Amino acid sequence: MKKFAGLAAAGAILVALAGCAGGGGGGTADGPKPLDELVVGFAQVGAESGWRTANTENIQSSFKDAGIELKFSDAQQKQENQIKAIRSYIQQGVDYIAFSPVVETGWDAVLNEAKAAGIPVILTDRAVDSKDDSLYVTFLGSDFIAEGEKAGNWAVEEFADKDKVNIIQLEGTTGSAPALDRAEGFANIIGKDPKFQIVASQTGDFTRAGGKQVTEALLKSNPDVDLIFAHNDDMGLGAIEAIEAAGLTPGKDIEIVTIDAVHDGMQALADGKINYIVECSPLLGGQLVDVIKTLNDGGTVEKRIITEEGEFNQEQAIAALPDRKY
Ligand code: GZL
Repeated sequence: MKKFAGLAAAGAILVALAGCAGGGGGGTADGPKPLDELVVGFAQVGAESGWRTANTENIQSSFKDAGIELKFSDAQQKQENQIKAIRSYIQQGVDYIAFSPVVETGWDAVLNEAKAAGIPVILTDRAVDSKDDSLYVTFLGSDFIAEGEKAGNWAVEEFADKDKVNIIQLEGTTGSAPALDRAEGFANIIGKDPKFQIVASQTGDFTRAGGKQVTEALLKSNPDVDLIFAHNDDMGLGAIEAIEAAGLTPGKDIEIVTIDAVHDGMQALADGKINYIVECSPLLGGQLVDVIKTLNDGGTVEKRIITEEGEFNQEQAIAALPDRKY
């Protein structure tokens, strides 16, 4: 999350927000709007992975429980659809807009339209690379660089006795914050030792089918692979299918480390087909509702709200599975 380094170093930046009268921002000069009169527009990335499904379910249930109306759109992983949805929310005069930007770039124009309409915007899950951080109130989600570094640190430990480690990297959606930052974090760690070589790196677009297709192709051109680093569980699960189709044993002939910790990934870890998973929590709905309630009350929120996350080996996955919410 390099773009937040300055902000993180400066600690939490409190953004004082006077409620905007009328068409946006909920609270007005004479106090907060009743929650059952608030309307929030959410522009979701799509339904590309188990993580995204869990994220959508959690956001929708959190707003239902809070009694706040949520308008929801699924962009099928297309930026133009998210921009259309945000413009539609502006036209409808919602009180707040929240979204998970499918990629980092290309948002300033539509976010300036929301700003001009007096509608506060909250970024969830993924970040934008805009230089103008007045275009959004806060970013709430994970530190993807840290996630990549955790995966790298595990690889260093796991392969301590090997003098050469060939790696295939399955990248997330091209240009997305998680793909860029997870790759950066992983490289920060393995780049310190030349025995680690990323022999091939290609996007599987965070989908299971993409992970399988790319792994099949890359295994053909790189027969001697020790580790697959997949930017999410779903691509790791696709890689398992490709490894097995090649007559090899996932988790043994080729080890796999992934990020997310969704149910199917944790089950594969428990079964020994994935070797390690770094958690990325999709449960952002409660925090998003809290941010909106605070803003509606005319309160202040930090510019960056990090979610707490763990990491799992096989034993920890077996223990955690019965209580996992997603
Ligand atoms: C990460 C999120 C990523 C997940 C993928 O916060 O944006 O997108 O890691 C999902 O599973 O598709």
